[in-house]
Amino acid sequence: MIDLYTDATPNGWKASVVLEELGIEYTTHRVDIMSGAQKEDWFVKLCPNGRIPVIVDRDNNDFAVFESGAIMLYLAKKCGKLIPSDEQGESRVVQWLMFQMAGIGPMMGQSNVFYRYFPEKIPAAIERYHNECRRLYEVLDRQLDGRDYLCDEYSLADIANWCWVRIHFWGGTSVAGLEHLNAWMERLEARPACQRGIAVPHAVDFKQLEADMAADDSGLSRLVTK
Ligand SMILES: N[C@@H](CCC(=O)N[C@@H](CS)C(=O)NCC(=O)O)C(=O)O
Repeated sequence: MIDLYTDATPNGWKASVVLEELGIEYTTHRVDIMSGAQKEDWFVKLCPNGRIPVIVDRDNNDFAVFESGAIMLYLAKKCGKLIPSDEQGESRVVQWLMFQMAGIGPMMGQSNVFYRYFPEKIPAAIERYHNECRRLYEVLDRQLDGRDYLCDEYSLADIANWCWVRIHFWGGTSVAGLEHLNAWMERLEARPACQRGIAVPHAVDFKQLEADMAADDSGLSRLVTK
């Protein structure tokens, strides 16, 4: 049994989608990041970084894992699924997982901040992160040219990147014209486990969210507050 501490954000969904895909029994505990629950002592004991998601494995001496990429690897290896066991296959999945952890996640995160929330609008910063996100989306699009998934088979790499890229509108970035990337997103969107995973810890009306975010900056509270 796994305890999942999370909120409705891309890093949180990475953990819940993997749990759903693997069919692992888990209990969700919502950590309201808008209220700062992730900075409370009890939570920082589980996650020194004070950020969601975290899991605690009750069947492994209450072993706690933080960092969404590490959580994904821990769960996949536990089940021997969503990552190949041969050296090269495993490395390919880890490469695209790291691409998300070190590229897509931080760049989209900064794009969200500077485009939407930073008190000052700094055009050069917004442009920098928009260009970098677009460049990364194009890398994914090229990798997906002629293949259904980022690596040989559906894997952690797809889940990690999809959980972020699917809400590209948050930071005002565009995936327009990237046909392979858009087809891949639809492929993942259609998976029942992906649909269940992005409804944790609560369902989000993403179409409405996109419309709200296009209209004003009230979207974040809609995403994480319920
Ligand atoms: N590298 C971390 C990043 C985690 C992270 O940034 N989580 C965000 C939500 S997506 C969070 O907890 N934000 C609240 C805060 O920064 O206090 C991971 O991948 O788990």
